[in-house]
Amino acid sequence: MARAYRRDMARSPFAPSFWRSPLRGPWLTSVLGIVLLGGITLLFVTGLLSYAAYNPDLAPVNDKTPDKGILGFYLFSWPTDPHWLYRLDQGVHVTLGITLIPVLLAKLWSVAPKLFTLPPARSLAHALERVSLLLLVGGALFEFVTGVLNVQLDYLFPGSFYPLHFYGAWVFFTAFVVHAVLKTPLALRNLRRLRESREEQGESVSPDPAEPTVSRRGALWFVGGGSLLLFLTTAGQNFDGVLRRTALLAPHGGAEPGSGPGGFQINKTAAYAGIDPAETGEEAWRLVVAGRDGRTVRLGRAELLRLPLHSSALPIACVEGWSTSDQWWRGVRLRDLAVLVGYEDDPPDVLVESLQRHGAFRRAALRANQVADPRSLLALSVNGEDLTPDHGHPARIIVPAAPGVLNTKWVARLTFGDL
Ligand SMILES: Nc1nc2c(c(=O)[nH]1)N[C@H]1C(S)=C(S)[C@@H](COP(=O)(O)O)O[C@H]1N2
Ligand SMILES: [Mo]
Repeated sequence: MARAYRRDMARSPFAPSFWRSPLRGPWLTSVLGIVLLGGITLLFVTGLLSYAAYNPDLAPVNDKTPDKGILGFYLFSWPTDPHWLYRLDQGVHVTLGITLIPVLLAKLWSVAPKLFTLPPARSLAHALERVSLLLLVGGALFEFVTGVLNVQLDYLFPGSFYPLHFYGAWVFFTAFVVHAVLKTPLALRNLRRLRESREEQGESVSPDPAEPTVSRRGALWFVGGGSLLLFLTTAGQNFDGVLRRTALLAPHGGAEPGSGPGGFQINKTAAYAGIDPAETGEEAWRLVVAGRDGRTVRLGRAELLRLPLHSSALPIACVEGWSTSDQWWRGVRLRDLAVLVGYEDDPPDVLVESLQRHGAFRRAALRANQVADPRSLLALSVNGEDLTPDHGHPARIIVPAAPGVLNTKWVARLTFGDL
């Protein structure tokens, strides 16, 4: 009876002898831990910056986490220079996050026995350590899963992705900092010691190791190879042409942009956004511009085309991690439109509203520094031709360094004033 119980216990993950891989040990855990120390810190920083790029403290329409309180302490006016700032930041965030998946999984695998040790807590300190590990592991899985789902399933959590991913990041990163402070010295010591002797000791070393089928270095190459493969099939979405076609893991099945002037990625099509072609025709469409002391002007497309037109070379960069190279946009400067409604100097903020009736991205606010930038346009054409319906015909916003979501398509109304 007692023997049968012991035998069953040995087969359960709660028994140290259940874990037989000879690869587990301080060396693998330490190497992976050091990689994650750098990688996750960079993920956190690029993520916070990406969030600041929405200018959430500007206006309620931009703020996806209205209850963030002091967690918004670091927010600042997002600059317009360099014009590829968001493209770089979010490209690094998404590409790095996806590339780190094999490293994260290998790290969790390497310490898996520790998650099952019994008794659950030997002391108060041990109990606290295990709760913090729960937040660490749970937080890591939560952040990676919500991030990947948002990229792959095209806004699976409408409106709620930002709060989930934002608050999750703070919980995860807090546990991560505690863990890093406690474990980094140990990891560095392990690596130094193991360079001299090959002898591994530690909790996660199997008491009853199986025959090795691959060396520790081989295992690391396997993890690194997985990361490299993910990197090579993701990074291309930040570029054009042949490189974009290597981005096998980028979301597909959306609208085909085709070739020609409008031949760059389309996020939401006009049909998806419910834009009725009858509303965008020369006869029907009027841009409403509102400003100081109730001043309002209404402009048809032909009238806009008679205003001074300017060109800017700017990319579209989406939170999903894809971006285009610079496209040649041509249209009316936002600051010139502000002048029409009474803001002769120092243009204020602007609220941009689309013809689109439903959906989170039909409105966005831009800050005064973005309105003032001479490259910020109400674009009427791109790469030498009229905007296509899917890229926002009759008119769309384009602003340097801003996330794609602030580049509102099918614009119907601009309201200038301090928001
Ligand atoms: N009205 C409206 N504008 C919008 C959107 C939208 O859903 N509705 N999507 C935004 C997002 S999230 C991005 S990334 C860009 C994409 O522009 P593109 O489709 O021309 O590449 O448009 C932005 N403008
Ligand atoms: Mo986007």
